[in-house]
Amino acid sequence: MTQAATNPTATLNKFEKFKAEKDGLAVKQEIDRFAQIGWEAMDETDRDHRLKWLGVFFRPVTPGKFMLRMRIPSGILTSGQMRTLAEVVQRYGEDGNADITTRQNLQLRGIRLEDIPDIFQRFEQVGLTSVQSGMDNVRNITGSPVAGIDADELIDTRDLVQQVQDMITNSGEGNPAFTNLPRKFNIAIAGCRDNSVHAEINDIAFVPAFKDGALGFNVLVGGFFSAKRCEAAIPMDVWVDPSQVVALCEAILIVYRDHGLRANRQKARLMWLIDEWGVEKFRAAVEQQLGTSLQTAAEKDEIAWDKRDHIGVYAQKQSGLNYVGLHVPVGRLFAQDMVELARIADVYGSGELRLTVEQNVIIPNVSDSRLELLLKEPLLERFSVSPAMLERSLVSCTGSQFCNFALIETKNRALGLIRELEAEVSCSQPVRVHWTGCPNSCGQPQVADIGLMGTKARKDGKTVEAVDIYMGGKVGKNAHLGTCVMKSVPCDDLKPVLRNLLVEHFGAQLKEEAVTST
Ligand code: SRM
Ligand code: SF4
Repeated sequence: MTQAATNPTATLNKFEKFKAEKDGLAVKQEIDRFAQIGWEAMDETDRDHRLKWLGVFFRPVTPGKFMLRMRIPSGILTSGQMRTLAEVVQRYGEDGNADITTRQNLQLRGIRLEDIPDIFQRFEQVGLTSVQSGMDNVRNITGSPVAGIDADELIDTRDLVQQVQDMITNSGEGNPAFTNLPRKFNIAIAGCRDNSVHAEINDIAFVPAFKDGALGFNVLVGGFFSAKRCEAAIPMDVWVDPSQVVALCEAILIVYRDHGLRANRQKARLMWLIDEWGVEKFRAAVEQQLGTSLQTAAEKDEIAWDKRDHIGVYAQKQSGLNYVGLHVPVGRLFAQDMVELARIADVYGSGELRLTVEQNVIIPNVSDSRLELLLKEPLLERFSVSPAMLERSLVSCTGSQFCNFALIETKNRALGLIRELEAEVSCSQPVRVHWTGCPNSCGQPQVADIGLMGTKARKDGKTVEAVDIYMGGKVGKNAHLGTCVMKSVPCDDLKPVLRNLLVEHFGAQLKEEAVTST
């Protein structure tokens, strides 16, 4: 008898094997025990992998200080929730901070395992959850950050995003139906005209479209980035009424769960199944799962605008109210910043905050009469409504400070370098520069005007931190992915290379001091 016949998990890859042995979500029942015994005494697979089903990430770079990845549907949270998150990171002093992520979400740092039961209780009290936010689960669901307040929006997607999250997570309790997908999965729902969610890089994306006079969504599927392959989403040739969105997501997830490829993790994202089946067979399988036929896609969608960054002051559709977009350099927040943001949202707005995929914060519902005072708040000196042109569009993944996949340091370097460049050139338009520490592409270099992907290079006989440079990413209307134009540029040599790209491709002018020193 073969080994596989005696042990059905023997031929599975490491990840499929441990998922088959024990569902990731099972650690929910054991969290008190883990907190008591401590991370060093824990089973390694529980610690390094299964805890991610609760959003708790062991960080080999900072052992004992965990990362906690939240779920913030549409990036919308209340001041009370922000305060709770601030209190959590505050207790860790200098080790504690939070990052706004490229999926409109927050990740907390410095977390001790012994505190997790208490932290989860606090989350429950304020309606927050971190469940199913890592590993082979559906990530934070993105939506327009100005849903419900944008005068030009077509569909207010806030409820839909929340309903899809509730379906997937059983309203935050955890849902074993979707805790063993073949791989991670991304969903975005856009009701706006500017594709603020990067629809093209999600496994499922809903984009607004009219069919026979009715407003609903065209559906795109299979977009993803990975170290080995990056693909933009393709049309599923489906149009749905908003009332069908939750059921369609559920049906696609079931088809993916039951038929997705699991042998090789590099070939397990949804697009690989669509490749194998063809989009028609995939569509038919989803219809069968739904138990109903789907309408074909509307001829065109309503994504007609360039993408907005929402930084600055904008009138809302509600007369007399404004939303104020604050630029948070590379998305990094400290406890005091979070407390201040919560206070500002309470004092000037309606106690609501919104996060963007550009790693920034929006304060909605600020009345005309409160605007002037808000703009004088000291926090806005750092989180500006009118940041410098290059820094304005800077995005960065975590990088080697906390991420063990990283080949380079990103956030601090990205900020330092852009500020140096800002001193040397003047740009009359924002240039979207995205940094990502390794080919996993969490910082989305392929959607950027200039994307920088961490790698290693040889320089003067030594291995040094370097980047591959991507260009041509277009966002918003007719979005398409950028491609690699330069390989292995050592980070120490990067500044003049970027300066030239800015001058040659983006109309940047050298400032006088830079001209004399070059
Ligand atoms: Fe990511 C893995 C951080 C958005 C593609 N990503 C990781 C891990 C969990 C690796 C790890 O365990 O260390 C990183 C955690 C580092 C840390 O301590 O922060 C990590 N990813 C991030 C975040 C925080 C980057 C950021 O600074 O904003 C983003 C969190 C989003 C969220 O709130 O859930 C993040 N990751 C993305 C995106 C962008 C997006 O979704 O628009 C992508 C590309 C899109 C996609 O997934 O198709 C992305 N992350 C990956 C991949 C490659 C996936 C693949 O199919 O191969 C990995 C590696 C993996 O899953 O094996 C990965
Ligand atoms: Fe880590 Fe690489 Fe993702 Fe950056 S791109 S957060 S370095 S996995």
